Amino acid sequence: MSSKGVLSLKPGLGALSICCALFQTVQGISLQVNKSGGNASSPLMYGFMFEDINHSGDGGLYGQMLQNNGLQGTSPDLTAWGAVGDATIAIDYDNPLTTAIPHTLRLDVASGTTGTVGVTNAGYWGIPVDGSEHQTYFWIKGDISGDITASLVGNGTGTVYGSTSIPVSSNSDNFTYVEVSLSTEKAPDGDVYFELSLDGADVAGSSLYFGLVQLFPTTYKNRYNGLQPRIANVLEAVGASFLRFPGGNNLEGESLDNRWKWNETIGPVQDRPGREGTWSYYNTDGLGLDEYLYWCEDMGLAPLLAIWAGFALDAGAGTPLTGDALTPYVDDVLNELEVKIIINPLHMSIAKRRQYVLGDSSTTYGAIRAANGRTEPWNVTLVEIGNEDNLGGGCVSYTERFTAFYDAIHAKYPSLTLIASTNDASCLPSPMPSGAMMDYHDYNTPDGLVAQFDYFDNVDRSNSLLVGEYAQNDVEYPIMQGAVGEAVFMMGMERNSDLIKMASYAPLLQLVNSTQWTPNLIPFTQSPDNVVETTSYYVQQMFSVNHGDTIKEVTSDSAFGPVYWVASSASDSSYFVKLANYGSDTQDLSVSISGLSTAKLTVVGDDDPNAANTPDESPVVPVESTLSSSNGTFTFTLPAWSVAVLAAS
Ligand SMILES: *[C@@H]1O[C@H](CO)[C@@H](O)[C@H](O)[C@H]1NC(C)=O
Ligand SMILES: *[C@@H]1O[C@H](CO)[C@@H](O)[C@H](O)[C@H]1NC(C)=O
Ligand SMILES: *[C@@H]1O[C@H](CO)[C@@H](O)[C@H](O)[C@H]1NC(C)=O
Ligand SMILES: *[C@@H]1O[C@H](CO)[C@@H](O)[C@H](O)[C@H]1NC(C)=O
Ligand SMILES: *[C@@H]1O[C@H](CO)[C@@H](O)[C@H](O)[C@H]1NC(C)=O
Ligand SMILES: *[C@@H]1O[C@H](CO)[C@@H](O)[C@H](O)[C@H]1NC(C)=O
Ligand SMILES: *[C@@H]1O[C@H](CO)[C@@H](O)[C@H](O)[C@H]1NC(C)=O
Ligand SMILES: *[C@@H]1O[C@H](CO)[C@@H](O)[C@H](O)[C@H]1NC(C)=O
Ligand SMILES: CC(=O)N[C@H]1CO[C@H](CO)[C@@H](O)[C@@H]1O
Repeated sequence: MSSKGVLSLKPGLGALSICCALFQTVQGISLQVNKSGGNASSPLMYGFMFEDINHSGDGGLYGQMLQNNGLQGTSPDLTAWGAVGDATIAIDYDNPLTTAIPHTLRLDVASGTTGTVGVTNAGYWGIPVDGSEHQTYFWIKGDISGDITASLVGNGTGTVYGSTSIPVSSNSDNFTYVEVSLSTEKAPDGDVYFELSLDGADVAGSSLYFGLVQLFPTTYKNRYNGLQPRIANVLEAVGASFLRFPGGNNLEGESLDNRWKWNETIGPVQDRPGREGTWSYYNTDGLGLDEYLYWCEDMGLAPLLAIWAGFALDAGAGTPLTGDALTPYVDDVLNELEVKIIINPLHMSIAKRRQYVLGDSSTTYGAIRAANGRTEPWNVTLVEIGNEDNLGGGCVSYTERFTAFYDAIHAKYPSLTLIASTNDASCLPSPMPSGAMMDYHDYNTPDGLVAQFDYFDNVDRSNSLLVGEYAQNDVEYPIMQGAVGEAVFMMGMERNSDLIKMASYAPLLQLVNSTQWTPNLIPFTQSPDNVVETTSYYVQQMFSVNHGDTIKEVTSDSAFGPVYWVASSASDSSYFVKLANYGSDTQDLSVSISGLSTAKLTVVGDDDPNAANTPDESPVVPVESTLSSSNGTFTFTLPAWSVAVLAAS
């Protein structure tokens, strides 16, 4: 019998009412929110953790959509490229675009050729043509005096979603830079390729060299070298407060030389060599240090910059670094932090970008910033030293490495909040410097996450915590039961707001056609609308949007489990009561907040604990309703396997 049925019984039915009053005492859960007192909750509580994994950056959030566009790496191949017409393509090693982009794409056109010739790029498992104005940028070398056509074409269908021809005059001595603007129509799926073509008769008997071909949609906030809007908009809707980047393991690198080198991710993209990423594919680093910081600014996120701390993943590859060997890397980080005062040169004209590259090497970062017109420094206040240094043999040396970086950074920038990459005391100095934070990670089963509800009640409170990575594990896409488990774990964090200052679900994004880790918060394909809001996504969004500044005491006769709760209030005197039902029975709730009359109730749940939103179907969506209280008491029913927020004012 559902208890909802019981509540609908009219009062005054004699024996039945005795039955049901008792029944309600046993079955219903009554919560009283105390409007006085409470503990402050961090304004930065819910954020994002990002690293390039599962093509979350290249092929995902980073706006540039052509794969292998710079033919980068020590053993490049022709992945994604094809030839059009009576012509052949090859990797050319003798006509470098720049030192960083030493390989170019050669198109050999035999003499006597007529008809269209050119090159195609299949994107990262397709191209998401969203109907916006697109931009393509490339360099070309070869004797051309004629039109070049840039097109986006349905693979298999031949449907043209956009095409523009522009006259190009280039020579075979030097690369000529070309920009083409392309109006598009939205494609129904991601099965689209990009083509650059020209009349074979114009170039018969010659070779053309294409350097670093780029294709962008109209980016998020219209930034040069910016983000894919379809993914950025879904991120923005979470209402998050910080971004932890650039890793994760991808910061560390497999070897000393493959670490994330901040200085090779800045400046014009043609001067970024890219690197062998940790997650089995080459990173272009087009999404570099400045782009991350613009992302933060444009989305209202506080940057949490993770710095390389002397440890790479492959134990045999020259790390951990200790003693004097650490010094150059500590100095490198001090230089990196000065980057917070560099302007990104990329949004300037090509001419100005060249000026930047050729700038007097004796100029300081501050002078570069001033010359480039950025008056405001980047607002970096949070720096994490390394990543998961408790793992993979990093623990033994971490006390020394942490201390070397901490001391140098703290001496120069005492107002920065510095964060150790673990809270395992055996890897950390004792005592920890006061004011430093520590990072705790937890990937767990749904039951395991629920079991962690009281974990933070019982840990040492001398240094506050970032929960820099957490999520359900062992599933392909986030399931409802796991999302409820995450909500219970997050309530444990909110209840310990004196200790937990920041938390970020991980991983964030996933191109489903090339995946190294599941589950992820937001999976996507290249079909323009196929960016999936998973069960876990909705929980993150509900917790983030409905985050108060003060955690309130809640009294109840009921114990936690299967229903969990936490309450907070905001300065505008609205109240948020978060609830999770970790079970297959519905639950009747009455929540009292004296004096409040109306509330919005948002509920996400499913009778099937394994229900999941995937690229194929999204059965789980939050449902909103408006409630009126009876003298400050709101009554409602929580569905099975659900997470709810009662927002009252
Ligand atoms: C409500 O909180 C105040 C302040 O912390 C406390 O004094 C009071 O006893 C609490 N009321 C109840 C009913 O618990
Ligand atoms: C069309 O798609 C197929 C299958 O994914 C791919 O092999 C081919 O290269 C694509 N065509 C073009 C011109 O990119
Ligand atoms: C990418 O994955 C989606 C979802 O599984 C699939 O429909 C699509 O065909 C895949 N694309 C390619 C190019 O393999
Ligand atoms: C190529 O560039 C060099 C160096 O800037 C210049 O001297 C030369 O005139 C250029 N060649 C052509 C054909 O423009
Ligand atoms: C970046 O800095 C490293 C030292 O950390 C140095 O070895 C490397 O040459 C620098 N790269 C560039 C392009 O200056
Ligand atoms: C800089 O970031 C901190 C932490 O997020 C924030 O409190 C502060 O308001 C920001 N300052 C500016 C000028 O944006
Ligand atoms: C406030 O923090 C203290 C210390 O951790 C704790 O005992 C108390 O229960 C907290 N109060 C609320 C309302 O969370
Ligand atoms: C309404 O609730 C307040 C406490 O919040 C209580 O003092 C008052 O008696 C209640 N009024 C009615 C009519 O139940
Ligand atoms: C498991 C998986 O899909 N791995 C893929 C990760 O991405 C690389 C490069 O894009 C592919 O080669 C792997 O197959």
